[in-house]
Amino acid sequence: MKVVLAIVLLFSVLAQSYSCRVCPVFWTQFQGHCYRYFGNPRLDFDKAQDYCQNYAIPTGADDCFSECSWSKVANLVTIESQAENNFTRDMFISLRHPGKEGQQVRIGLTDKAEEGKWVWASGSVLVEERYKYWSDRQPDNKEGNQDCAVIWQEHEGEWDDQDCASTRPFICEF
Ligand SMILES: [Ca+2]
Ligand SMILES: [Ca+2]
Repeated sequence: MKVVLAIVLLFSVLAQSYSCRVCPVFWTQFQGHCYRYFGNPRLDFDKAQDYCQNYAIPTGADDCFSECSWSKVANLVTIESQAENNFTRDMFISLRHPGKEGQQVRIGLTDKAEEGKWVWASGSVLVEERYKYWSDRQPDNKEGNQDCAVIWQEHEGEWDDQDCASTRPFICEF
């Protein structure tokens, strides 16, 4: 009986969280997730991921927050479809500072733990059958030092592997 009760409770909690469709202010909703662009400060991969994870998601700000208890932390964006890539690219283009430095935005994809094994900051491995959008001849691990992916605005939002230490704008998602 206790098990049944626990399962019912679990599903009611899940149903409640999935029914919540509102993102906190300054976060933009897309297909049930919330996204935010950060252009200042520009950060390297590790600092950008820390920034996403430490970003306080406000709770109790309105009815939705108090009911839904946003306990998730954000990660650097995980992109799983062409629609999500287009959304991410468009968010970058609409919010970036004009100028040559602003042509790439950091996403959560890295192979720094094991060369050639691309993993999203949210934890999922980019296996062969999953969505990917590498530009021609990328990833090339140029000079043996390219382990973190960016979206290339000037190549229709295609991905390039670049060095992880460069400071860039980035997008967080939860
Ligand atoms: Ca690499
Ligand atoms: Ca590259």
